[in-house]
Formats: sequence, structure tokens, C-alpha cells
Amino acid sequence: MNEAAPRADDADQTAFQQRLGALNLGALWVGRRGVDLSQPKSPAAPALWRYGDIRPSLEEAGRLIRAEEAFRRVLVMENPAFPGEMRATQTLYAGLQLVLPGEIAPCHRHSQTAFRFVLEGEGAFTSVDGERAWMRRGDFIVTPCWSWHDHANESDGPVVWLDVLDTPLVGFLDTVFRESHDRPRQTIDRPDGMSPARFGAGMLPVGYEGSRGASPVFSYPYGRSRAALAALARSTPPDACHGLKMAYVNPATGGPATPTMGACLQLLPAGFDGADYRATDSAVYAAVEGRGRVRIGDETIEWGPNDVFVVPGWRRHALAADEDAVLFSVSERPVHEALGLWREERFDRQG
Ligand code: 1HN
Repeated sequence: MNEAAPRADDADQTAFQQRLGALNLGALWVGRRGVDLSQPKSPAAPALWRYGDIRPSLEEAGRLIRAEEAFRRVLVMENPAFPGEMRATQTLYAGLQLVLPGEIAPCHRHSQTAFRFVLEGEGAFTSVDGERAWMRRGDFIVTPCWSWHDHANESDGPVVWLDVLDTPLVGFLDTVFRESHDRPRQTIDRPDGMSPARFGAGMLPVGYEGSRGASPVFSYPYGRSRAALAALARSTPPDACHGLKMAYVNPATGGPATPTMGACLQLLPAGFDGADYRATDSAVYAAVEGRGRVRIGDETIEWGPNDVFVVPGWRRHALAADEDAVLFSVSERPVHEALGLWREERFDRQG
């Protein structure tokens, strides 16, 4: 022990800290006192939003306000640990958006990236940088950072989808930019299906250089994704933690769909009882088919079609399903990976 430096008593310490405060300084040894820094401890809580519980409020919102007026008619899923903060996890925003027949959600662009996963209805489309992507249940649509986008519903029924955006992350970085288009709808200058046809066939135009790192395939129809999962299930045994899980990729890089967010689709075969798992990234899940459960710590969440739940980062959890079940999920894993921060831990059962 260092006997030359006698320990200041508490009053001296407090007075010292106050003087530091006036100089806009803090003492690191005080800030760290009692804090366990050995591993992440997200303040976000596990949470579930049952579609059946939310659907009536979404209908009510449909009666209260028009999409044009609301700009986006969305019910935001707020993590119970962050009330009023419009965050589903520390980094991710999630909300359910309703577009009624004949409505338009006007055109704009922003520096946040948006993912859409269609839950209900068909006959609506979202236009992204001059091309329409028609929406059907289970379709996954990417709106890359700074791309013009507007939505329209030309069907005679409501269309509902899950929006997941990186708004909390982009806000934290102080990198929010936003611009409204001078018209409610952008001009469509490419035929429907152009981007999946051009970039989604396992080929790329020679010399193609990607823009902003986001996938040029901005629409991933459910039929194709589901068929890929079914093929994987026929050819590969399920992973002990994930079942059969596939990532949506940017075909130009083989990497995640965008630099900030990645998305996956996974099949839990009937009777799947997953081993515990955790990774540093947080995730928003939407159940597509079947029913199942996730155990997060000592909490068990039961989910069914169109329910949304979140698993905070580095929280030990396990998935299970008694019937074939399909889950869509989004996380900020690409950011963790790009920064060399991503870690995972598996708790596979022995034998
Ligand atoms: C946005 O642009 C949409 O375009 C939805 O549909 C939700 C939440 C925060 C910021 C921008 C959309 C959004 C959003």
C-alpha cells in the first residue's frame, strides 16, 4: 500500500468533486465506483406487443387521423424501460404503420435506414428511389439511408406493416438529416420488380458499385425467403440455438442488407427447444407463422402470428416452438461487427 498518500476523508472528496464540477471535470474513480464493467448490462427490458392487443388501437388511429395528416400513421413500440423515448431497444425503433385504402404517406428521405416487414393486407406499395415495391404479408422491404420513399394503398383493405429503424442509433451519433419531397409522390421511373430482377438473381451488372452500402435488392418477397428456409430445413439439421436461420444479404457484398441493420428469417421446426444463447446486438422479432415462446432470463414470453417482441443485447435467452414457427428479426449487429465489438455466447447442451 502507498503510505505516503493518506486517504482524503469523505468531506474532502465531496468538496473536491464540487470544485471539479465547476471546471466541467469529473473524477473517473468516482464515476466507476461499484459499476460492474465486466460485461454489458443493457437497461432495455424484454418486451412483447401482442398484435391482437394493438390492432384495435391501430384501427382507432385510422379513424382519428389520416395518413397524409399524420405524415406516418404509426403506433410506436416503446420499450417499457424507456417510456416516451420511441425506442424498442437502445438502438432500434419499432412501430406498426397503417395505410388505409386510397391513402398516401407522403414522400421524404432521411439519414435513418428503415426496414418494413408486412403483417397484413396486400395491394399497397412503397416507392423507393423511383421504383415501386408491392407489399404482401411477409415481404421484407429495405429503405436505405437517404433514399426517397412514399407509401400508397391502392387496395380496398387496410395494410399494416412493422417498421424498424435505426433512429435511436443515428440520433445518438448526431447524424440526423431529413428532407421532404416537393410532391407527395415521387416519379416512378423504373418498372416494378426491376431491382430484384437485376440484383436478386445471383448476378450483378459488371462494374456495379453499390451506393451507401445498402442492398440494391430493396424488396425480398416472402415466397422466395420462405422457400429458401424450407430448402435449408430439408438439407441441414437445425442449429441448437437458432433452428434454421438465414440472413437477408446485400448481394453486392454478401454482407447484411444495410450497414446499420441486418435482418433474418428463421424456422423453428415443431418441437424445437432451443439452447440458451446471447449476443451483443439487440433484436426486434416479429412472429410470422406458428406459435412459440422465448425465455429471457427468468421471464417467458409466448408469441403468435404478428406479435412483436424484443430481446435486449447480451441477454441470455432461448427460443422454443411446439409447431413449425417462423420468426423475422432485425438487429444492429452490422454496427457491432464493423466496429469489432460483436460477440456471442452459446450454451449448447452437452451430449
Ligand atoms: C419514417 O420515415 C417512416 O417512412 C416510418 O414510413 C417511421 C419513424 C421515425 C423516423 C422516420 C416511413 C419513421 C420514419
